[in-house]
Amino acid sequence: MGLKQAQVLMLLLTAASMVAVGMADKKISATQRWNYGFNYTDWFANHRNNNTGSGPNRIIVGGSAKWQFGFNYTDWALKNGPFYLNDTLVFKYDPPVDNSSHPHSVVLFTNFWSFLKCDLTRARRLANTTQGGGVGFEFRLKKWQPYYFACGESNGFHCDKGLMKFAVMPLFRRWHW
Ligand SMILES: *[C@@H]1O[C@H](CO)[C@@H](O)[C@H](O)[C@H]1NC(C)=O
Ligand SMILES: *[C@@H]1O[C@H](CO)[C@@H](O)[C@H](O)[C@H]1NC(C)=O
Ligand SMILES: *[C@@H]1O[C@H](CO)[C@@H](O)[C@H](O)[C@H]1NC(C)=O
Ligand SMILES: *[C@@H]1O[C@H](CO)[C@@H](O)[C@H](O)[C@H]1NC(C)=O
Ligand SMILES: *[C@@H]1O[C@H](CO)[C@@H](O)[C@H](O)[C@H]1NC(C)=O
Ligand SMILES: *[C@@H]1O[C@H](CO)[C@@H](O)[C@H](O)[C@H]1NC(C)=O
Ligand SMILES: [Cu+2]
Repeated sequence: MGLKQAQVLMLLLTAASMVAVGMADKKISATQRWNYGFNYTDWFANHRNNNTGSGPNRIIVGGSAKWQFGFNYTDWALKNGPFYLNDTLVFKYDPPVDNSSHPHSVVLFTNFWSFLKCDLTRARRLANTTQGGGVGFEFRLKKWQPYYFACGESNGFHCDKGLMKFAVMPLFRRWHW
């Protein structure tokens, strides 16, 4: 379970306990009070992060969309995160075939402002235009730090207008339950 879900759970628990207090004068069993209007077993089963306990994951960036121009990776990262230390992100993109290809690559920004502005001047190039082929380019989230990924092509155009950028802050797995 990630931080977002933990926060939602806290809200739900707070709301549920207020309901329970409000119901205290009514004649209901402890079980009913605990369950009042809410099936916790169900909720836990559906919201427990499937990644928990199974060790590092290998995550395809963008899922079936892979690494392409115009896909909202910020949105993807929000919906598919959180990610954990030692998880591996896999960037998949086709190598250029001719002069009309629009190849991609992978860079890492060294700071948030470059990320925000898609300023590639000091970005670290992780993968060139051909390394996204086959099994894809793999990058392991080894450190507890924010990672700012982007496509490094067309002088920031793919990063900015193509939405090919996202940030990741890997979490410790033991924060899970
Ligand atoms: C809650 O959900 C679980 C799993 O779906 C189910 O087994 C259980 O009977 C439900 N409990 C109540 C009180 O509805
Ligand atoms: C966890 O996996 C089960 C079965 O594979 C799936 O039905 C469920 O939606 C998954 N839950 C989450 C939060 O991904
Ligand atoms: C991309 O997704 C984020 C998060 O959902 C959203 O805030 C943003 O407006 C989206 N960008 C575009 C261009 O749709
Ligand atoms: C990540 O993997 C390395 C080497 O495989 C290991 O030493 C380290 O403890 C792992 N970190 C976490 C947080 O699991
Ligand atoms: C690609 O561009 C280069 C130089 O810009 C040119 O020499 C080459 O013939 C072009 N190849 C194709 C397949 O158009
Ligand atoms: C990309 O990097 C790979 C591995 O380092 C190398 O073999 C390949 O020649 C490079 N391709 C280009 C277009 O620079
Ligand atoms: Cu690109």
